[in-house]
Amino acid sequence: MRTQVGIVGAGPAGLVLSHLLHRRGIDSVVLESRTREYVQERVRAGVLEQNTVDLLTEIGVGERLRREGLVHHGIELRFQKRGHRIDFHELTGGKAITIYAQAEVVKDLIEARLAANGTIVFEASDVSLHNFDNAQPSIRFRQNGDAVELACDLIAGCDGFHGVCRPSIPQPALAAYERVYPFAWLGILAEAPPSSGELVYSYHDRGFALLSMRTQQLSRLYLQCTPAEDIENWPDERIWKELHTRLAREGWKLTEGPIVQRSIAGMRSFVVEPMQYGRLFLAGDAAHIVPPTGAKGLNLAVADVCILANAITEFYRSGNRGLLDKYSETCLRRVWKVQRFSWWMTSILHRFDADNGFDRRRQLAELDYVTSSRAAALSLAENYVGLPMEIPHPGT
Ligand code: RFL
Ligand code: PHB
Repeated sequence: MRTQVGIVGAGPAGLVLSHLLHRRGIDSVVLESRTREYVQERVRAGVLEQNTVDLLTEIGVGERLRREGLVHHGIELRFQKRGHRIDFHELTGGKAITIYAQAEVVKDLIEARLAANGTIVFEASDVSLHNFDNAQPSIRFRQNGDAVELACDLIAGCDGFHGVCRPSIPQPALAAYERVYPFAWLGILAEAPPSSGELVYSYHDRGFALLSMRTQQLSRLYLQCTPAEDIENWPDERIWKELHTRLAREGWKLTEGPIVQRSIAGMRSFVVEPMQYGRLFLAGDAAHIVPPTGAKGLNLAVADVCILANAITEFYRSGNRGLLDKYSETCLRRVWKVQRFSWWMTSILHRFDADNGFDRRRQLAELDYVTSSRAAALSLAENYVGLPMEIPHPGT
């Protein structure tokens, strides 16, 4: 098998990259270890920045998103039983976010790739990368038990945090920067109309809680818990009781409904530098992880592949490697700003067990400041709706 760009992973990063390249006349093959059903049902992110919505629309997968996505012009920060709205629309000159599940984004992208005769190999096992430090890289894998070799010019490692691409790079060539948080999120999907028109981020003595949604009939809710928490210890009544307590607000009520999905996810901040080695380029969660508090993971993955697609296009157009050589440097400027924002949102909203009374008063002062100072609210808003995309031009 031969292609121009071999892409490992059919998450948002790999699929958006493949479709962007296709639209620029560049051929790619996507290798995915899971089944199509699995990647289409995985419950993950839900918040899309305007940049992401614009890009999905531009590449022709924005139609259902436009019809079914919920456009939100602000979020609520809740603490001490009071709600404070951060008005994105007013603060950022009309920007918004869109609530549309990652699984739906993935469905739309797979459909578009297949409709354009794109190749996605699902259930590709034993994926391994070869010769990516010279001109003729290849990816070996098994398909239905048969060994296959895919020869390509470039490899995009879009296989998430636990993938094979990052560990394939010789360790001395990489530096990893990491922070693991002493808590996790217990997330549920509940068949209940969202109890609020906008997302609610709640700070509470018992720990953080988040009210989000997927549709007008489906709520997505999260509770801060310990990383070692056993989900078996969280029967429905306990989850609802904790949500009622942590989300309490004068004159407001949380609507309950049957819980149809539940899971616990650990939280970390992680960046590997550089995000490239020879002809291998890492994008999305394969290169970095953010805690979900800023709703940035998917959006950052999409930003990486925009930069990568642009550099690859230039490489094929002019034979010039300049933008490819700068890929990591270009991405990391945005990555670190998003890391900072996600860390900051996490640090002001969660309960840290090592904190004392001083720290908790400091957190409340920070929330009071963010919700009463226009400058502080604007800083939150411009990061939440998404920093501008900086796509370099050849020669810059
Ligand atoms: P993905 O989505 O993990 O896709 C990687 C793909 O690679 C496949 N794979 C392999 N394929 C072949 N060979 C191998 N050896 C392979 N190993 C792995 C995997 O099966 C998978 O299909 O990475 P990508 O594309 O970089 O996308 C990143 C996002 O998925 C992630 O950052 C977000 O989900 C993070 N995130 C959120 N991001 C947002 O922007 N907004 C949010 O509101 C938001 N909420 C969240 C989140 C992540 C969460 N969890 C579960 C970690 C909420 C949660 C709870
Ligand atoms: C979600 O809807 O899954 C969601 C929303 C906001 C976040 C994280 C996750 O910060």
